Amino acid sequence: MKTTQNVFKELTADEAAQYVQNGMTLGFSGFTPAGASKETPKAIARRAKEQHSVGRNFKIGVVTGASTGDSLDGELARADAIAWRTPYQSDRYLRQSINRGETRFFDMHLSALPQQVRYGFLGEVDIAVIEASDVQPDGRIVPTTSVGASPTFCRMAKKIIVELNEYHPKELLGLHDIYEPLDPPHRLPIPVTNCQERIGSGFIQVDPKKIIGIVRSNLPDEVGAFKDSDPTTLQIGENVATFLAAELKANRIPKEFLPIQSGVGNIANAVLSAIGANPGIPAFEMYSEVIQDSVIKLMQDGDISFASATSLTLSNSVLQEVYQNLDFYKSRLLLRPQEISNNPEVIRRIGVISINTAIEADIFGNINSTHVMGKDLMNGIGGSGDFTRNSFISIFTCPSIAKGGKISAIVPLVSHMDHSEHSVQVLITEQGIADLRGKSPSERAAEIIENCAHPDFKEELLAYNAETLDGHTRQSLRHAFFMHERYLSTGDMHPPNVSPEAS
Ligand code: 0RQ
Repeated sequence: MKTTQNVFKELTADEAAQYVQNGMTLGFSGFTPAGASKETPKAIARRAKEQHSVGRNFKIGVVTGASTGDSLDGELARADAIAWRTPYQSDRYLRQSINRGETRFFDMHLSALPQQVRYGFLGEVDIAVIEASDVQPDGRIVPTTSVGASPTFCRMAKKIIVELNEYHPKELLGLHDIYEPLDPPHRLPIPVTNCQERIGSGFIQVDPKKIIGIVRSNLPDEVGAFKDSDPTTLQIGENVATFLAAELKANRIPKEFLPIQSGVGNIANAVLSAIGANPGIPAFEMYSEVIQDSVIKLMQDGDISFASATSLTLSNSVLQEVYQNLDFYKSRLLLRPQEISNNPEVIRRIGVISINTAIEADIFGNINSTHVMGKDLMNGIGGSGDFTRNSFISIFTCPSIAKGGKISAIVPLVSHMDHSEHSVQVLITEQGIADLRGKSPSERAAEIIENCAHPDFKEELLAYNAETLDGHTRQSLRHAFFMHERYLSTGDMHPPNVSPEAS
């Protein structure tokens, strides 16, 4: 693409922020810190602080693809500038504000966000702020390292601010595949029939008259480094790989294998590495939402042949490797809108194997992905529900214990439920594998306690399960939360006579 941006007004970030008024709703690019705008939200945070200092109200509604970086959620939360937020976040300051009840947060399935914006369920979008690697006078915008919900924000917003980030090469054109479905009753089948299929265009087409101006930036994505794998995450990874290799051997997964979706974080990183290293699993493709460092490493080793997602959430050194070999990676990577990367219709059609992380699981296979002790939000459901509910095999992983062994991740009843027993087929901890398919609640409880719970907590879980002998799901409403209650009153889920073996 020829670069002739000079038809648009060049704005400083502070000038762009002057267009933002108290009470507005802004749709920002970004899915994880990848592709999140940076200079403009920092300037909006400065504007909020100035307005607050002279006694004026200044808060906005913030809608994004998913989580973002510190320049967006962190700066705006510290400036007390976010009235409400959706669909996902992972920022420490914003989390505190949400859990204090100061920011209203709606936890949403990420695939549903764009259409709910189009349907008007979240009100009007006043301004879209979109990080771009290129923008053309006719309104073609090439995103950077994520697509997320940007196409929808651009179409629905009254005005657009383009944050042109020169850190990213213009040669990113061709990495993205932009497609927005029609809305009911006109929607057609989403024509993706395999991971590699392109169905849209390489850029977001907007009405150039809506572009207020261009803010230039030159900043890397604010992607945090991973913790080194520890024996627990390595064992979880091994267990997942062992399970999948056995499924393949038993012909329950076709011999050419199926696309993998994997969540984000340290556990997901270790799981992918273990799958890649397992000699019983052939080179595979990914149909996922996030591509993280381990995927690039596995691609270099020939263990992953193709990855479709909505964000390239890479540490800066790995992103530079990709940019230095862009032709190689452009034939192996594809970024789609989150409405397509996480689309239930496509996930079911192509048979994705989903692997996500739980905060806690109960003995019947219900999963809590979002809330600590039933009340404090961690991050949000993200894309885990989009994939879990619709996948070929849905797997959840977690360490059997948390917080230095004081918390059992396997509990009698989850304190908040995100994924029900109907959607969860396999639970894997470092202790072992519980295959829940074709099992009744009682059989599931036996399998989960035996194979997944930490030894410190097995006895009490077995005793709880034996306590109520009638009913299809043997649950005691009186005692279901005794482990959570004990933790809340003593700071430890262990029975008084058991000292934590694990810590
Ligand atoms: O707390 O940060 O204070 O140390 O939860 O846990 O073990 O570091 O694992 O980073 O993979 O996060 C479920 C939160 C796991 C994440 C969750 C505490 C633990 C630690 C983080 P600290 P770990 P991870 C793709 C798919 C939902 C969205 C999703 C998540 C912190 O994977 O947000 O799946 N998933 N998206 O100490 C109390 C327990 C706990 C606990 C863990 N039982 N009780 N605290 N923790 N278990 C992503 C997108 O959609 C973009």
